[in-house]
Amino acid sequence: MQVLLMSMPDSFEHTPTLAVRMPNGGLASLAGNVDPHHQVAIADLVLAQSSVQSTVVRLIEQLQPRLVGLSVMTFQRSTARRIISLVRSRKPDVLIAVGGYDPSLAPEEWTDSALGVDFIVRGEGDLTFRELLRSIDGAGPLSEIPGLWFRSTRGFERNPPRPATSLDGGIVRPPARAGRVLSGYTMMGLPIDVVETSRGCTFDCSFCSIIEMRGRNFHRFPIDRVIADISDARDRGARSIFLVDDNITIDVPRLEALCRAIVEHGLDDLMYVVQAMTAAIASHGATLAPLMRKAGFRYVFLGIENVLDDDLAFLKAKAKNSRKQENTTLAAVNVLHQHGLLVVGGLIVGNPDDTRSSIETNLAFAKKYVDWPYIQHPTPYPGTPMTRDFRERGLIVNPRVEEYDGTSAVTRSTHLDAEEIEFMRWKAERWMKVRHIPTALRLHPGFVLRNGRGMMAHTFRGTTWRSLLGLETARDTFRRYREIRARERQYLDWPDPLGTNAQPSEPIAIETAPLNWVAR
Ligand code: B12
Ligand code: SF4
Repeated sequence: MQVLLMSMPDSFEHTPTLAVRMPNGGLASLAGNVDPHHQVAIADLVLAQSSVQSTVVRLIEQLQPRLVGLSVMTFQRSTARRIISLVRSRKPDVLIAVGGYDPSLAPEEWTDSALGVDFIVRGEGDLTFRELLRSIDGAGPLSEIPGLWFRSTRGFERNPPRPATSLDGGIVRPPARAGRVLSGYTMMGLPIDVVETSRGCTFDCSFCSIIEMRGRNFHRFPIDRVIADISDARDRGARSIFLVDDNITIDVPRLEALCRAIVEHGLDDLMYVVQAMTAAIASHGATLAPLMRKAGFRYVFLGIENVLDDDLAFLKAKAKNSRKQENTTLAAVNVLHQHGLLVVGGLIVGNPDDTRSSIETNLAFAKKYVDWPYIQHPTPYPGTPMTRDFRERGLIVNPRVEEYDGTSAVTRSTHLDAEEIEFMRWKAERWMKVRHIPTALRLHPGFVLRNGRGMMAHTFRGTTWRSLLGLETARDTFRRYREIRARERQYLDWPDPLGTNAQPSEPIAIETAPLNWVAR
């Protein structure tokens, strides 16, 4: 069967596509886990952000897929619906499957018959998708596939969920990267790929979707499988690797063993990026950080969340950020810096009881200690405990999920309105990014020299000569920035079949350039 899998083009303020375009690891994992006679093409539409519509049309016309699968986060919901409608307009008989965080956690949003989705894959997709293709081919009923919702003559049938899969017995096969049909993945000019070493987390932070997605558990891939996967990515041209584990620092001895294995196998010439928990880094950093550095780790995304204990309690992130009741953020930042690692600082400002001064404290901390700010606002994603809290307290002010991108404040606090919270972050954060330029120049000189101007133009969008000369206020610039951001969200000129503000499209000019098609 010819299958086309797509991830959405919508991107995030702190990972502008000029500098960061990553592959979706979930789709390569699905492709690696179907039976070998299927042909699976993968298109990460972030690589075609300025030509989404023509790229989708070209893919459909050239590949003529029997099934199209979309991977969707909540803020990408509207884009995904438009793409489904566009695909159907070109190939009415195509089967449509959706998966990823939004269809898993808000499945009811995908069942409307006007949308035309045939299958909703909830939670991990590797085995569910394998069985789905088998069933479409006639081997077994759809009703016996755990984790699947499917359309029938009676409406949507809802099969029971599939428990998280064990990863140590080879049941989940390695990803198939060869199916990618678009090119241009990058992280600051270095070709990048993503690798999983584990799945799951045993914590339960209130803002995180992971627990609702798969329960509280932690499963590890064998280290030799991880090494083979990194080698595969390198053989295909990757020079940097993002380890996309939900929480790799749950098992620190294993992370240390992985660092040693990377060095032993000569894979330490790659640049690694990873997400980590502050308590684990603070407690084990003295031995872990030098090993990480030796293995080639460079950027560590630290889930700081908040430096104030009251906010940490609300986020339920106190457990992962504390060591014997002491807030460990500073210790974690210091030990990483001592060993030459850079901190991407993940903070959340705008929590229900946040005041101007508590937000300022967090912004001041970020300014002083983190290398690249990754500051967000609490966002009520489907199914999280935080969403229930915000709803009960009547603090959600914006229901438009396409703006649930982490840097649009869609909730207010009891002291400040949403716009003010976002304004404070936006104003402070732009200058924090400027401070990273000398470090970035040292690490990636060619990229920064070629693209530094474009990066700054992105960071300061909305700024004009009038704002630079002080002839208008920062609030005027902020308003203009938000208008630009709203326009950027219209990745294609095609209506949402369930109705939003998009205009019907003009006829599409179809490009004829060949795809980088490589058969599996
Ligand atoms: C790695 C990661 C990133 C990377 C993305 C790399 C990439 N291109 O994939 C980076 C750092 C860039 C990133 C950014 C963001 N992320 Co992020 N990210 C993650 C993380 C840590 C792991 C995702 C992953 O790769 N898992 C491994 C793969 C194998 O699993 P998977 O993607 O879930 O795919 C499986 C299933 O979902 C399913 N599946 C998925 N797609 C499909 C499609 C079909 C057709 C089928 C059948 C099945 C299927 O099968 C797959 C295999 O089992 C998660 C989870 C977490 N704990 O924080 C958050 C997470 C996905 N991110 C999230 C968000 C919100 C964002 C941001 C908006 C802001 C932010 N919080 O950082 C930005 C926006 C990204 C963008 N498009 O610009 C949210 C999504 C919430 C939601 N309800 O939508 C999560 C869940 C974190 C959270 N806050 O709870 N992210
Ligand atoms: S520690 Fe990280 S992955 Fe685990 S629940 Fe908290 S935010 Fe989610």
